[in-house]
Amino acid sequence: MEMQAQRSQRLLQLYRTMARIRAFEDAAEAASQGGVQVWGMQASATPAKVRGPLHLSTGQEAVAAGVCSHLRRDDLLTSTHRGHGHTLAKGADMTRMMCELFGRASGCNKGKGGSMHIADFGVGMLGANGVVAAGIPIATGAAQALKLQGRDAIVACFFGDGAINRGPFLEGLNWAQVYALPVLFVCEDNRIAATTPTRSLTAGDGAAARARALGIESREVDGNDVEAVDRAAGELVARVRGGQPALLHAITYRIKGHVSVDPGAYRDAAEVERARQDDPLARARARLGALGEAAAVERIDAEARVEIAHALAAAEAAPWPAPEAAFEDVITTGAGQWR
Ligand SMILES: Cc1ncc(C[n+]2csc(CCOP(=O)(O)OP(=O)(O)O)c2C)c(N)n1
Repeated sequence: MEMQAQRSQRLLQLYRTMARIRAFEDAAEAASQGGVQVWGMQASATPAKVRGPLHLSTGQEAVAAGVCSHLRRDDLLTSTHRGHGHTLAKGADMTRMMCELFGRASGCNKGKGGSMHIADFGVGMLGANGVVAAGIPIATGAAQALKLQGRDAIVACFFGDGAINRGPFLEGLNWAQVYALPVLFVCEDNRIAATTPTRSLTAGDGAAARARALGIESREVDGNDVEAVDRAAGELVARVRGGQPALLHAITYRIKGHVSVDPGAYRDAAEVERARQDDPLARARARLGALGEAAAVERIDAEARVEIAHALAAAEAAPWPAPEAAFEDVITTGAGQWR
């Protein structure tokens, strides 16, 4: 009985994180539908409130929730172009994030970063990144810094399955292993890189096998099963806190298109439908129902709806950055004039 109550509490906590991510991304997607062209496609005649490309992690929430549940506030995190879930799960404030997507002065990055360059150092979130695999050397360098400073925090480094075919993956993992750095590498494998199924681009057995070849402890996990991700991440994080890198290969599915205006029509409709049936939130909800927690699930969903309504209203009302602010927070080398 005691164990069942503990399991329910843990699963409810994980479900809450996933529900908040889903609410945030559904709202951001709706707010991005407007007249601005993305990828040459016109979304609608009314101007969008969220401008520019928006990469949604719908269907992948269990990876962010399961991994970040093991991170402390002073741990660090690097993300990808698909980073809203990681950022929220690391503890960033939903309202400040929505203000950032709306380009407002009260955003996490004063409206200058937007979706793809959001960062919140206050919770250790070092940044989303538009360059595939670029977070890997940043995470490795941050872990080296933590070690040199004698701090006991760790770094979680999220990247996609497409990133493992870029050079920084080998460089980062090799360096982390040679210097015994506290990094958890997380390959969030949604099985597609933009429009290309990654298995057609990837030789050998993938991320975990490549890490094992370097002597890095690695696990493969069903990335749509939040409890399985939670367990595997817990074991690996314990190892990382002991001063060794590790890799988690979480297999999931990107339900939406690559970017919000992409209908993803290049995929087999039956495959997408199967993935919808395997939705990580639906799976967690079913389990919680069986554990007698249906009412708690309803409460969490309602709280997420209230939180996102507040975030949207705050973002709508928030001030735009002053034009002069474009020249603030800019690093110069001193070698030339910016203006
Ligand atoms: C170095 C680099 N090459 C190409 C791109 C264009 N690009 C943007 S996202 C993407 C696919 C990345 O796939 P993956 O790493 O699996 O992440 P996912 O989009 O599936 O989350 C590509 C090729 C880029 N941003 N950076």
